[in-house]
Amino acid sequence: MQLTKLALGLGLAMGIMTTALAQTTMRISISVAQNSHQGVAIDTFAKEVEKRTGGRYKIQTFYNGALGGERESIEAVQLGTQELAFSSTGPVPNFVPEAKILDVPFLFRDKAHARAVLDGPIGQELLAKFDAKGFKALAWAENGFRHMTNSKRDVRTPEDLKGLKMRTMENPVHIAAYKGFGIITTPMAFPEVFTALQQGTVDGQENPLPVIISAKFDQVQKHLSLTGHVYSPALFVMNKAAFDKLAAADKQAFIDAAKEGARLNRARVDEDDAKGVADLRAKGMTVIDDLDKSKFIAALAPVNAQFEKDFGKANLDRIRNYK
Ligand code: EAX
Repeated sequence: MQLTKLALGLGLAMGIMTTALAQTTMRISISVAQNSHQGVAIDTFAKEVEKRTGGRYKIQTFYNGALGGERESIEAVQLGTQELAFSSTGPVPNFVPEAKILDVPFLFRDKAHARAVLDGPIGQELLAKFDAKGFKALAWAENGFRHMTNSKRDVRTPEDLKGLKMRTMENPVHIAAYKGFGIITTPMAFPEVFTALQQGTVDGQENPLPVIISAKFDQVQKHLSLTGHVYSPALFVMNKAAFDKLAAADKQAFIDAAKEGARLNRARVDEDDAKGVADLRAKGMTVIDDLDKSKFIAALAPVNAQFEKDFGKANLDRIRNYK
C-alpha cells in the first residue's frame, strides 16, 4: 500500500516535472534583416508567445532569407517543414489566390485606410481563406507603401519608367501593372535582389522605405521616387496542422502574440516612413517626393480596367470605399 502510494506520488511528480519542462520549439522567418519592421514583428511575436504560454513554446527567429525567400518559406509552412513565416503578400497569390486583390495598385488611399480594411471584415474574411490551403493566418501586419528606385534616372512621370528593367516580386498583379507602365519586369526572390542591383542585372526595384533602408539599397541605387504605387500587406502564417494541435488557450496566445507583433511592426513602419527620406538623402540618394500621382494612376487605366474585370468592380469598390 505504502509502496503503491509512493510509486504513484513519484510518477505524478515526474509527470508534472516533464510537463513543466516540456518545450516545443517552432521556427519563424523573414526575408529581410532583423533590424527592420519585419524583425520587430517576429521578435515581438517570439517574446509574446513565450510569455503567454509560460515558456512552453519557444519561437526561433531567422532573418535575411536564411531559410529561403518568401515563396519558399510560405511553401515550407504549407508543407509543415517550417511552422511559421512572416511574409509580404507578394508570393501569397500562388497559394491563396483570393489575396491577390490586395495587391492592386492605388487601391488604398493611405496606411490608415489599408490597416482599417485589413483589421475589419474584409481582411478577416481573407485571413479565413488561408484555412483551406493548409495555413492558419494569424494576423495581418504591414510591409508598407511601395516606392520605386533605380540606378539610371530620376523618375518623375510614368514615361520615365518606360524601358527600365526592374525586379518585381513573384506576384502576377504587380507584374501586370508594372508592364502597364512599360517596365521590363524581372520577377526574383528578395534575397537575390541586392546582388542583382549591384551587378546591374536589373536597373531597379520597388519596395517600401523600411525595406529600402534595412536592405541598404542606397548603396546600389541612386534614384528614389515616392510613387506609393501599391500597398504591400504582410502577415503571420502558421502551418494549419501545427496550429490545430495547440490547446485552445495556446491558440489564442499565438493569435494575440501575432497581433502584438503587428502593432509594433506598423509603428516601426510609421517611424521609418517619417525619417526615411531624410535618411536616404543623407546617404546620397536623389529622392523625388513631389511627383504627380494622378499621372501614374492615369497610365494604369487600361490595366485597371482589366483588374475590374478580373476581381469584380464591386469587390474593389468595397475596399476603396471602406471607412
Ligand atoms: O517582405 O520581396 C519583396 O520585395 C518584399 O517586399 C520584401 O521581401 C519584404
